[in-house]
Amino acid sequence: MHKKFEHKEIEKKWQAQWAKDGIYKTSESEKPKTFVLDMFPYPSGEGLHVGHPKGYIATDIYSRFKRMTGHEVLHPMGWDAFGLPAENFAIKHKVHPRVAVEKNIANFKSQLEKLGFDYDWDREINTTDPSYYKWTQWIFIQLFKKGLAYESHEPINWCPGCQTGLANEDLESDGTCERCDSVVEKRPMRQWVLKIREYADRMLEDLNTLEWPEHIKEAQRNWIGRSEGAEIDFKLSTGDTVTVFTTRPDTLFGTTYMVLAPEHELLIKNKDKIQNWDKIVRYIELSSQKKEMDRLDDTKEKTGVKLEGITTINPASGEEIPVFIADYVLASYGTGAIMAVPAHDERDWNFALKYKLNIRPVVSPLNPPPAVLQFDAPYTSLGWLMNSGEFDDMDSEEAKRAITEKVRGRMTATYKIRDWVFSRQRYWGEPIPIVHCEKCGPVAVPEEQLPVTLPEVEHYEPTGDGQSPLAAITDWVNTTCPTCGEPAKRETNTMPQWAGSSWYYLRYMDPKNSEALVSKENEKYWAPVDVYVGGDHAVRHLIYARFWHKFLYDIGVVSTIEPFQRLEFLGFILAEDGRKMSKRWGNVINPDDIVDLVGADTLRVYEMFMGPFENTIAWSQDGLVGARRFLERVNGLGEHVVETEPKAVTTLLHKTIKKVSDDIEAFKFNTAVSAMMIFLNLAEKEGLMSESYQTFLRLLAPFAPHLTEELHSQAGHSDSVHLSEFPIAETELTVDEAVTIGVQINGKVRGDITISPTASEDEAVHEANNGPNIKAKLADAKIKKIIYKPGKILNIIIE
Ligand code: ANZ
Ligand code: ZN
Repeated sequence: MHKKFEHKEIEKKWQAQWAKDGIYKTSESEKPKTFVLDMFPYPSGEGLHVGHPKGYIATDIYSRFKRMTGHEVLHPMGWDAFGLPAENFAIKHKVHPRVAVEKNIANFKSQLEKLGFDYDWDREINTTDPSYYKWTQWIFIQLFKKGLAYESHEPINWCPGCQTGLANEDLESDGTCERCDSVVEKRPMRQWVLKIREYADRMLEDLNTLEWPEHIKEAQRNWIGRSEGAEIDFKLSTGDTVTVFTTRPDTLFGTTYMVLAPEHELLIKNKDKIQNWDKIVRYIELSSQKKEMDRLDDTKEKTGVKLEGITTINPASGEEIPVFIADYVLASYGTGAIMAVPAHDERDWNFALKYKLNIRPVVSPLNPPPAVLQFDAPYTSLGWLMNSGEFDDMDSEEAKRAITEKVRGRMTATYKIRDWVFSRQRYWGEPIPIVHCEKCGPVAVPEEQLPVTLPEVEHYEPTGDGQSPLAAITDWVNTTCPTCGEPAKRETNTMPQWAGSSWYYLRYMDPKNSEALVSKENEKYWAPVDVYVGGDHAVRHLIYARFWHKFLYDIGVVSTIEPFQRLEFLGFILAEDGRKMSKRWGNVINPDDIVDLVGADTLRVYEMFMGPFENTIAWSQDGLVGARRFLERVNGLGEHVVETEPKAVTTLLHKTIKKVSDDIEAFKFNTAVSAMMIFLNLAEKEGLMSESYQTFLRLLAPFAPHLTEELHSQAGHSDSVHLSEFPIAETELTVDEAVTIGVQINGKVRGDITISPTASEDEAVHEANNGPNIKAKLADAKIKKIIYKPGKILNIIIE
């Protein structure tokens, strides 16, 4: 029966009551724990749109379910408020970023509260709060002390639009800035860099311990990009040694030339010996203006220049070979130099054809290799060696080791992931807690002086000359060296926006601790995050946080090797027109309006019922109406309460309990809702007992917390439904009373029987004998074997 309800009244009333009673307060207790985490939002000026809450609703349901099943639940919320967007907003609207951020947070928070979430707001964190970023700075200092944070002058990505250096992770796949679409340049400038590469192997290996979607694990693997290979030393005619990195040391005998990256340091060193130095310089200049993406683009023609006056020796064959520079070799990968094997590498092949270089096949697809091999394209797979002296006929895998050993090379691995460029020339970020002293070099600010707070400035705009606005505040910049007491200068770069989010989940465990980032006891109790929910960030945030976590593990701050045990990836909600919700298209739906119109419970049920959680699905006003109708029928369900209910209702209720419990655990919220809808249909038709009615309310409580609380209270309870116990399915009721299973004779289906799923083998065979078809077949047969899977299949093997 439909029964309208006043969602505004009900929701307001219960939200106030829950806050007053503090029913969502979390403590470290004797109970088993569950840590459920949302990717915390960046509080933008636009506020939430209906896509944001989808993940929050899911974690809210999950955490309520866990609380009702006897767990101590940590389900916190906070703000990732440093970074370029907040700063750009501040510049545009001429307000201090802090003021803008405070306003935006207040708005976000009120929007979230309207949805009835069970956050323990006592544990709220804000990455821009000095008592928070004190610990971000503390972690940086530990990294610095362990030699994992260092200053570098290597050319880095410079965004002329944002006027700051960027990490590789901040670029779009076409090499432009993800924020402003500017073409990013390479600029040599002093930067702080974190040695994330030292953790690459552990980050790869430990992926195997995680319950994450496979596509995210794969994205992490690709970003880290480990390649197995060898480093091999070549002697130049100048006497210098050049080390190359190759994944195919088995092809060494086929190396007919060498290529150095245009940035290679040996070029300048040997400029007097290079006879065509002018030409080389022009080429170096030209390639410095190219985007890395274009240099790597295999569809673009490869260019290069031969170094006149310098040659090298193939260490395997002893042959003298030419040396080139070419910009298809990157300075930042491997060793910045390659041994070129045109017979077996696509790029080298094209290059060799263009510059008329020797092509010598050394790996054959045939075993044994023929005396002569004719081919019109490079053969890039493994095979059997030829033209390789003592290694002829050996297979590639074996030859990799053997040849590397013979020329005294080293088997190693190299990685695509670059060390993390960690400084930004912008205002709104954590100051890097370093003091530069002429005598002592860079010195860490003593821990007891943390936090180094962000000073007030007059202009937030970047200076444009590669300096942060902080550089202009001389009385902040000038300080004394913590080591020698002489005049010194503060570091004026700030941290990237990813710093604060790289460890925030730890702070929720102990948000007010002023002695430590997190106490040992609290960390032991809560770690790791049991379920982490969010979309986006398949690479960056998850790579950075895993890196910091492993470092914190190494220095004894955390006790688990990984931060996020399970990850649930959330599919986005598109606008009704199928496009991304955006101000630009004018199709943004504000959750406040929906809550106003149909209530938070309806929004919650609708967003969970839309479809599989991980799918991207378009908003539908009809679907929303359907969810509202469902809740109105729940509101009227009390009218269907009867003295005794049919057995079918009891049975379905328990099946529904089992289904909903399993589905919540598996993040299959849509099928959980649909199971409850099916139960509702039957209960309305057949009637249900008061006890079943109340059980149903508890089942629905995590999804529709306000309405169920209201009905639970109307049913005479004085305690909150959210602190009650989640219904437990009686197992004997959840199994079907009778199932139909196939009967096979010698593996061929000959009929079926309808029996209890727990029936014994004898019962099943007896039942099968009742069917005339099967009875005839079995009449004179000798039964050899019976394969019986209760509830599934009966297979009788006869002679
Ligand atoms: C000789 C060779 C022979 C190669 C062959 C491949 C096939 P991945 O798999 O991506 O790691 N290489 C090494 N350093 C490079 C750099 N800085 N810039 C551009 N290319 C570079 O690729 C490794 C291979 O890419 C290396 O193995 C090297 O070419 C090239 F039949 O060495 B190879
Ligand atoms: Zn000093």
